[in-house]
Amino acid sequence: MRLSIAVKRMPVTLVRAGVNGPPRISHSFEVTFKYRPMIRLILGDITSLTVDAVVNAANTSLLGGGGVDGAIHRVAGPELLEACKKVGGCPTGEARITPGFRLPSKWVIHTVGPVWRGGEHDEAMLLESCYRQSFEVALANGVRSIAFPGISTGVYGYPKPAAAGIALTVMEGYNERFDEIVCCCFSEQDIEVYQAIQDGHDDE
Ligand code: AR6
Repeated sequence: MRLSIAVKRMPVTLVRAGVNGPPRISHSFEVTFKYRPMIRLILGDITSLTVDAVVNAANTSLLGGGGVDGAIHRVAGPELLEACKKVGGCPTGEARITPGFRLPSKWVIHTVGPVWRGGEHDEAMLLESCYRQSFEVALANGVRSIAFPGISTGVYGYPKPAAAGIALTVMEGYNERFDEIVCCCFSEQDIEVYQAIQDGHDDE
């Protein structure tokens, strides 16, 4: 399946978490676009963000792991693992919700991205489904602000530009139903990947 990136002139705000005081979205500064709807790029650790829900790039067991999954479990505390055990796993491309426990966010939405196997194994469809299912679970639970890491772009090996294109495309479809949608980037290079997509559309 091929996905086109229909993100024409999408407003993206660049925010650097933690530079102007605590890394709260409401206290961060805007570098680029100021108009709504708000899809923001934040450079920082997703576990520090004060949003209604953070999305976890989990595995099908939901029993924790490395990367952002490990960070979320460390900060949320052992209650998160207990809650995940009760959920009982999650298939690739789907999403499940638990409380955020000791995280600043009320909820954690756990989604399982595809492992990149060259691009011919439904990876794009499954990654798109992760974002879509996460939004649907969020809406069903009254979430108004949500932050995503780059699902599948770490140990699962999904190429970052293609993954960012899918993320932004799905986000654009949901942005009017949320107050804030955050792409939480863990490096300046990841910010640049998202910005390159945005800049490409600004040039059109
Ligand atoms: N905040 C924001 N982003 C982060 C953080 C953080 N604290 N830590 C890492 N990232 P990955 P995957 C970024 O590997 O590829 C786990 O073991 C990271 O730079 O966490 O979906 C699970 O249990 C990358 O861009 O997730 C699964 O087994 C992105 O988050 C497997 O890894 C995702 O990297 C899932 O692999």
